[in-house]
Amino acid sequence: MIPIPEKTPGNTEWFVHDRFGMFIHWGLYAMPARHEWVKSYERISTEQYEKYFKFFNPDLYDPKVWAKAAKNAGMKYFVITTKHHEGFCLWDSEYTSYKATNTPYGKDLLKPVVDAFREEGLKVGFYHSLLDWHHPHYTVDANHPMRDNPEYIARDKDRDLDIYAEYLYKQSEELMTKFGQIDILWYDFSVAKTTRFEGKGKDQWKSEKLIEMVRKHQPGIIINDRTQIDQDIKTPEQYQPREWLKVNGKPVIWEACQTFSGAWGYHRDEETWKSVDMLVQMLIDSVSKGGNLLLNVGPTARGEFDDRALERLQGVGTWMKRHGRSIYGCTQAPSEFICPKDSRYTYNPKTNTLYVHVFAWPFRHLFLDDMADKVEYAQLLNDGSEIIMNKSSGGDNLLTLNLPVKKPGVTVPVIELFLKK
Ligand code: JFZ
Repeated sequence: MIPIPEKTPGNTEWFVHDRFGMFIHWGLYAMPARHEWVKSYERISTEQYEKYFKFFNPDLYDPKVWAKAAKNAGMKYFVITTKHHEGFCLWDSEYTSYKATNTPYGKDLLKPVVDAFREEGLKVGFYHSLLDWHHPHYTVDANHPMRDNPEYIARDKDRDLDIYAEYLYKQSEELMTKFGQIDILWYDFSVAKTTRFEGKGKDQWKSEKLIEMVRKHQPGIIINDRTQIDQDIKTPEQYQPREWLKVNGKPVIWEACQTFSGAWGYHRDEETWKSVDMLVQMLIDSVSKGGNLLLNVGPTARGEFDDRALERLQGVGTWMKRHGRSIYGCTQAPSEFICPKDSRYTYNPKTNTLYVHVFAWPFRHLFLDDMADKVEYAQLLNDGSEIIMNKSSGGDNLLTLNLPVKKPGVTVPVIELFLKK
C-alpha cells in the first residue's frame, strides 16, 4: 500500500511527479553576506541598513545562467524570494519605493528570472515574506530587529498593522497578475506569540482573504502552509522527516527545503557545505518517503551563483542525468517491500518498477527479503548492466542480488528492479 494524500485546491499533479526544485534567496542581505536574518540578528536599524540599498548593484546578473544551472541539475521548478523579511522587493512594485529599480542597478530583477526559467521549461514559484522589517506599519514582534529598542517599541501605538496587511494584499495581487502563470506561492511565515510580544498569524495577515484573491487570479496555484491555513503542501525546513509527513494522522503532500550550507541568503564565511553525496541522498530520501526536495541557492551581491554552489549543482546533475528515472514520477514503495539496510526504495507506480538506492555499497551481495517471486529483471541504472539474481532454495522467497565488488563510479548506485505484472 502507498499512502494517498487527500485532494487539495491547487494542481499538485505535476508537483508530485517532478520532485526536485530550486529555491533562490536573493536580496540586499547578499551584501553583508552573513545570513538573510542579519538585520534581526544584529539589531540593525533601517537607517543603518540603508547602505546596502544605496550600493546594491548586481552587475553580473544573468538569470539565463542560473536557469541553465538549475535545469542541468535536474530541477523542474524554482521558487524565488520576491521579498524576504528585510522588506526589499525584487520587482517594480507600485506600492513601495524599496525595490530593485531604485537601487544603482536600476532595473527589475524578477521578470528576467521568471522568463529565463520558463524558457528552460521550469515551473515558476514565488516566495513572499509575510514578515517585513522595513514597512513603517509593521509592529514589533519577537523576531523584529528593533525588539530591544524601547523607543521604537513605544511608537507601536502609532502603527496600524491593518495598513501593512493591505500592503501585503496589494503586493500579492501584483505578483499574481503581472508575471503570467505562477505555479507555487510560498508565503513565509507566521510569528509565534511570546511573553513580551503578540504573535502574527492568519488574523493579522488576513490569510483567508489573501488565499481567496490568489486563487481567483491563479486557480491551479500551489500554496504552502505558512499563512497558518493549510493549503496544498507542508514544508518541513532543514530536516528530513522520518517518514511520509502526516497531519492529524493523514498523509499530506510535502516538500523538504534545504540549504547547501547553514544559511539561505549568500553567506561568504559559512563553511558547513554539504557534499554532493549527502545532497543526492537527501533527494532520494525525500522521494522514498513520498516528498519533494527544494534545494536552495543564495546568489552573490554581484548576481552570480558562487563556485561552491555551482560545483554541487553540477555534481547532483551528473547523478540526475543517469538516475532521473528513480526520482521523477516516483514515490514511496508499497509497504510490502522490505527495504534492505543502508538503502532507500523509490517506486514508479506507472511502470511498476522498484529502485534500490544503495547508500553503503556492500560486498558482493544485497539481500531482498520476500522478493524472489516478484522481480523479473534487474539492472544497474547508471549503465544498464544486468545484475544477476539468485533465488534461495530454502523456500523463504529470499532474492540475492550479485553486485560487482567495485562500487560503480556514481554518487549513489541504483538498482532498477522490473517487477512482474
Ligand atoms: C524561514 C525564513 O525565516 C528563512 O530565512 C528562510 O527563508 C526559510 C526558508 O524560511 O525560516 C523559518 C520560518 C519559520 C520558522 C523558522 C524558520 N519557525 O516558525 O520556527
